[in-house]
Amino acid sequence: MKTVLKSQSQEVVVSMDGPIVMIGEKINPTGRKKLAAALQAGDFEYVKQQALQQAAFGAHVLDVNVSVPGLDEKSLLPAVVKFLTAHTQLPLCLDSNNPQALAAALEVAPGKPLVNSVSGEEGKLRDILPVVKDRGAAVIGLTMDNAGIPADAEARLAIAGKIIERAAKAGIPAEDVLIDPLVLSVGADQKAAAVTLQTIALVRREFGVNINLGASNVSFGLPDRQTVNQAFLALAFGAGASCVITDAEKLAGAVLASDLLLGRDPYGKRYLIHVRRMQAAAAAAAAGGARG
Ligand code: THG
Repeated sequence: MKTVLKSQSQEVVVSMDGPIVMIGEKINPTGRKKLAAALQAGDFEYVKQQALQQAAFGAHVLDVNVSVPGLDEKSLLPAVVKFLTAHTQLPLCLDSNNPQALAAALEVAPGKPLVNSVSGEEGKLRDILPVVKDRGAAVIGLTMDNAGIPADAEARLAIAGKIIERAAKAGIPAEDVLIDPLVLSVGADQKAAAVTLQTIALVRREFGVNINLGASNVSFGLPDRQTVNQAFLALAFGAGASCVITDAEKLAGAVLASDLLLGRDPYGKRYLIHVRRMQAAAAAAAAGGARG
């Protein structure tokens, strides 16, 4: 199955045989005081800097989350989307809990954006699916509902099925639904990653849809988070995930190595280009340091 996302000028395809798609997570003020302050001040330069940096590290799509307590997302999200459209050619992933903010951002986003997200909650299905359909966008479906995130893979599979079915009823084809099986911290629950990996395999087998993950949660509270995140991502791609919301700067290497190992990078071309680019950047930084 192929999910096509578009900006004003570029197309990104999520599929099981093409490159794993990296959605840059950094335009998100959660835990980022500097970004929260910049958004509060209406200063989007820092947003631009984050966008360009993520693109340079290989992000294919940019997640845009502007949820800061006290700010009006309904006006801020479309404003930041418009700003980003003037400064980046990457497709956007509109990340909000607020259906009105998503609807407003969809009106100004170019091409074919990704909506992040709907869930199995009735209110979310009712409010979000029609605007996704009207705009011809794609949507991420989280495997949770009013009762929270189920502890077992079968229950997450059932919610995925419900979302896909309700999307179809609203006129959204399965290829425009990415299922996100969600991962909790393995530091808090030993089985957290295993349940997510099982859900990925079940959803792929049952529905064949593309699967997205936000991977950073898995390592919350553990030392050396990056090593855990890298190992988890490799396992998730092996199980069938093909899209990830992540820090491209830290995890592009693991994503591209996974592509290579899964036979999704002919001749290792993209892996080699990435490594050379990182080496050139490190050399330039070292030379700058020596001069400075
Ligand atoms: N699935 C979907 N969408 C999502 C998530 C998901 N959106 C939000 C989140 N999870 C993914 N985005 C982030 C963004 C930032 C961080 C983690 C996930 C993060 N921030 C640092 C922290 O909290 O320690 C901030 C510090 C910093 O990096 O400077 O880790 O799962 N569909």
